[in-house]
Amino acid sequence: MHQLGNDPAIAAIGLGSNLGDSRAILAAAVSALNATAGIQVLARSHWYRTQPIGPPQPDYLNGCALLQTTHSPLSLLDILLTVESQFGRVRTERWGARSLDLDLLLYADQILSTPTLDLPHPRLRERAFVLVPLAEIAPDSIEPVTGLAIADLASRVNWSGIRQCPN
Ligand code: PH2
Ligand code: MG
Ligand code: MG
Repeated sequence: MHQLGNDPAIAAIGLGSNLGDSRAILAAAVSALNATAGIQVLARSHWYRTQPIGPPQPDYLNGCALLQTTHSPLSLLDILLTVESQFGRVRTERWGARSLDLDLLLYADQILSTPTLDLPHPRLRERAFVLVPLAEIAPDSIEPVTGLAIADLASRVNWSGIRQCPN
């Protein structure tokens, strides 16, 4: 039978964790997303040990993944928030420690501003802990606000405090 739904789009997400068994949590989150209807994980970066931005807290494990999805941006955001809560995310302090953070970074070439979602992610351009892993899996993707490639943006930020973990 004909499958109803949107044409698939490519989206990029950032993953982060600095509470609990971060490596296991991030791996399980990638598996959970890949097991979700309408989402296929196409690629994921290495994990990186990164110094925290914001209030004093433990180092993060960060990485990025590319998804193919038939979900709209807002529906995908809902799924990301559901997976976060499945892995014990409790929202307290802004930018505080968390067991799992899933951020929607890019959705095709869409520019969007809504009360719950901005695309591209508003801090994508300045965050080495996002740009370094993203440049590994999507160097030629264009950040639609600046028109610059991800590899270009990554070359402009300070890489100190970002260490690739062995696989
Ligand atoms: N996330 C934050 C705040 N600070 N620092 C690092 N290194 N990695 C993160 O993922 C991170 C952060 C809020 O989302
Ligand atoms: Mg975040
Ligand atoms: Mg977040």
